[in-house]
Amino acid sequence: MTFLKRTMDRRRFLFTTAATAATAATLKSFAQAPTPAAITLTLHPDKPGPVIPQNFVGLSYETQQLSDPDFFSPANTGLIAQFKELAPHGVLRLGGNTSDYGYWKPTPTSTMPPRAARPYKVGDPPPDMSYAVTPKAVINLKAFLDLTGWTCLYGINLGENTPALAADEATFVHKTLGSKLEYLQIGNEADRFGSTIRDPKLTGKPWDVEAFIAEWLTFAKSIVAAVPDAKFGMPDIASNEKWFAGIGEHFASDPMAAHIACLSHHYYIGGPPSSPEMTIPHILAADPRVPKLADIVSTAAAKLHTSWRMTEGNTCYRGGKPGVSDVFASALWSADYLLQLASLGYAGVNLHGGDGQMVANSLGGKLPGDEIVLAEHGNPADHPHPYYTPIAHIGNDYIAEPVSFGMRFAQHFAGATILPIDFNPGSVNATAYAAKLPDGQILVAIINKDTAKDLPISLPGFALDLTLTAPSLDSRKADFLEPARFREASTVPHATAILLRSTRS
Ligand code: BDP
Repeated sequence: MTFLKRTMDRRRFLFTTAATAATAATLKSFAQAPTPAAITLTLHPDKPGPVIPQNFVGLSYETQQLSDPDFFSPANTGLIAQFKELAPHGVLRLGGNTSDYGYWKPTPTSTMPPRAARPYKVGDPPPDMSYAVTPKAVINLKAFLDLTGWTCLYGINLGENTPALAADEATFVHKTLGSKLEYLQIGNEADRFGSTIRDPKLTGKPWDVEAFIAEWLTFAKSIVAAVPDAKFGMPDIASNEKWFAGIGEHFASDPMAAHIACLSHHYYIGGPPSSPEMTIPHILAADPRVPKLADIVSTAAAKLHTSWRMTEGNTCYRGGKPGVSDVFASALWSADYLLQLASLGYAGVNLHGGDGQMVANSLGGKLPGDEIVLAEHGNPADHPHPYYTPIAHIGNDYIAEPVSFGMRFAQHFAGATILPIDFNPGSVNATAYAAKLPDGQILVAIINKDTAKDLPISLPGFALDLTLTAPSLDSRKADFLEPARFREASTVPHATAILLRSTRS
């Protein structure tokens, strides 16, 4: 490999490369004082990584949203516009805690299947929680998906349901959604059931991955008997990644594996909102759990020959934290998180949100973020509900929240092939990603999450395409700036992400 070296000034100089297969471009930059050590970004187009699916970007909503058949319907034009703005071919996932407490009501006279009594547990849906999903909601959902260009992951109740009713619902959903249905999911965060609806103290039986697989199979087999080509995503765990080993092992020799299209898990950086750990610097710091989880889920997925997806997540669980989840810092987090998962081979990412009341219901009726705002003498109405939602529903309007700007930033990479890079920003808290679009153009994203340090750069042959910025990390607004004319970028200011495009192929 030969380099042509050209000195520019003391603070930055660049390398351009001879057109070898191994290196298309090299970036050199220096961190600002106190240690202006040289850092590099080198692309490796000869070692292409994963292809980012067109439907990589997704949203996750509570299944209870379906209790209002007009929500996901052609009448909800404001929401349709926001979905289209976010991604032309996204994936809507319906699940969340509420998915294990509703029931399928195929006819006006159908009743809820009987439920075992259980005690009230603070923070979980109350024992008497119930709502109906009707055929009308599914028919309207199909029309909504048609108008948005999105597809759907449809959650079936595992917690409080019968296999026969699950099969009846799946049959209707399969027939009605057609190609708009990616796959079904049975149960939400069943790894937490042991402390909720399958608490061994109530059931007298242990709740572990084997117990889950046994129940899951009862439901999946009942569905497959009615819908022979049904596909599933599973296990949709909250945090017990040890379940993947058990699932990989079991399904390596179970013919039902042919029906599993995707392995899924959830991811929240942390929580709850009252946790002093949940700060802007914390959500902008690299999380070692992310590559670790990717390794675990992809190992199990390789055994089953499936894709893997992060189907529900966000910054702070229990509805998000005011001043952290609903501010510009969350945009830099989501841009970085989505591109990190794309480069780790994930099929997609669904960030959780929706209507405040639905997420509150999923948590027992309240959003803890409200107490924080009130304690600080603020007005909860000045914030989106839930606090982490990508699209807020305020009055009759739908508002794109900062976290959705990071998703839109990452959306530019849909359809591209990840190119591995070497990037060492020194003491600056920055990340970078590169990918090649089908037309040969190369995209580079540099996300400077640093609270103070700018990152001087020089990347010849690349023009600035987009800047994701805001007045400050704790601003409730985010903005995209497009340069008026061609320009190379020389700095990525702190708290800013930039997107560059190659000007030659
Ligand atoms: C997840 C649940 C979802 C909640 C979310 C949260 O699946 O229903 O809304 O946590 O805590 O565990 O915000």
